[in-house]
Amino acid sequence: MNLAANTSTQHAVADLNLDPYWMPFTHNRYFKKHQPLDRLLVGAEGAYYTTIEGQRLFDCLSGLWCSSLGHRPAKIVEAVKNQLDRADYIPAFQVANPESFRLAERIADVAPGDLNRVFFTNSGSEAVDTALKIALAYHRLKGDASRTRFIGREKGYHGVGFGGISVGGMVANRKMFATAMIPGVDHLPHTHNLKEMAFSKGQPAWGAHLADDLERIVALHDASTIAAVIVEPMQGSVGVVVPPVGYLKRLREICDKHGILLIFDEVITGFGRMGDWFGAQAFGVTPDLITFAKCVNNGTVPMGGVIAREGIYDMFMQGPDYAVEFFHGYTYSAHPLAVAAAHATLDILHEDDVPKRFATLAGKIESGAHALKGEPNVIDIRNCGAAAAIEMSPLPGQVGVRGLRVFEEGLKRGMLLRFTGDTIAMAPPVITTDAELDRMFSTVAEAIRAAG
Ligand code: PXG
Ligand code: PLP
Repeated sequence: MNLAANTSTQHAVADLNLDPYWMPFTHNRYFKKHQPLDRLLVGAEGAYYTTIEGQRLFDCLSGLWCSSLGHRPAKIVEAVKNQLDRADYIPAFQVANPESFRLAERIADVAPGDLNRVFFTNSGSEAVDTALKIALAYHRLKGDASRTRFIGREKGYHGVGFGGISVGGMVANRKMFATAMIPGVDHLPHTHNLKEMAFSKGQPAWGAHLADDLERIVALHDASTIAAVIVEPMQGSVGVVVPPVGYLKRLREICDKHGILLIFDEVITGFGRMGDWFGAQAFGVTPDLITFAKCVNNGTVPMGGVIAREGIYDMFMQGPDYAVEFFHGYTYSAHPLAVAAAHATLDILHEDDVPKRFATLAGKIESGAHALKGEPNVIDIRNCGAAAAIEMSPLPGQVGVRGLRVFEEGLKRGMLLRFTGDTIAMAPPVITTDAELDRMFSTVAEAIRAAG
């Protein structure tokens, strides 16, 4: 690696071989060719990362939407260290860490309605696959074995497992794997329509009728073949695509009418970002299953899970009681370090009233983001909860290059932005000050101008 530019870091990384690490969701060749020192991160504290060169970067997306309290809150660090002093790993099959029961109870307490049964996984992708399996098994146990279809949504992101890419709607994530995807999946139309809703503040007024397409899909396949509908209440990964007013409620009504389970994938929207505990409460619509991950423990140790309505869990509780009811689970389900981090995170979420603080931050993000209207090439600005996205027109024939340039211009100015295609997404930590928020938006504006 070429580190001649900086002698202080030369020693630490002179022998860094960039070849063996196959970086996820990254342009490996570009990264390895340019060897960007400002993209090698070694420290994280509060709302900032530190690069290997000692430069501070403001964390505009709370890691990858996961470190919403800021990095390394003392309480979480201490909880993980203390757990490590007591026990490192405890199996979750046929034995258990008592703290796992306590954590499930605390998650059930903040989940909506009678979603009171919690299954732990290690990621959002695993949470999604788990929820799909629960839905299929539930119908079968109920005597409805013909309900095997899933309905996802165009532009949806549900992780990268085979289940998740099948119900997901991101073309790039799907096209290589076409024949390996699970059969019997259909998709609702996406709700990202610039002509009708560009520059909407919060939820667009237009678009609730797009949920009615579910009726068309039901008429095509017959309700008796459909197990579940899965959607993100707010689509984060594709660039903060906000549900139109009334849209989620309409989906709920159609699912109820036809006995279809409704799954909310709350991997990004769970645990405060929407200004409430879950998107379900923020949007006033209760699903049958919720998937979560990321902010459940502030991204400290991998953890995800599924929250199910009591009636769904009860359906599994059949047959002799010595028999395993659900043949599913992961070596690291409810890993003790993840559980400890989650308890400390929930302590902070409650004590500091984090969902409400996010609701306050949401208002400031809305005004800050929409002030960027009129910057060059900006074709849409969206916001929802404490998250916003700026969409730019692509350079002709070079989708994603403008987004990359803004990202690089941001780094030069001490901002770690997240770009997906030509959209910049922002979801800063709850501890972000007004001054930091102002600087984030003014830097994004400068970066957009500099990128051209
Ligand atoms: N469902 C949803 C709704 C997600 O947003 C996953 C499932 C998968 O979670 P795991 O833990 O398997 O990655 C996600 C993840 C981004 C970004 O930049 C978004 C995600 C992950 C990484 C980056 O928007 N979402
Ligand atoms: N592959 C093999 C060979 C295994 O033995 C296991 C778990 O025991 C797995 C995959 C699944 O790993 P995990 O439980 O971490 O998802």
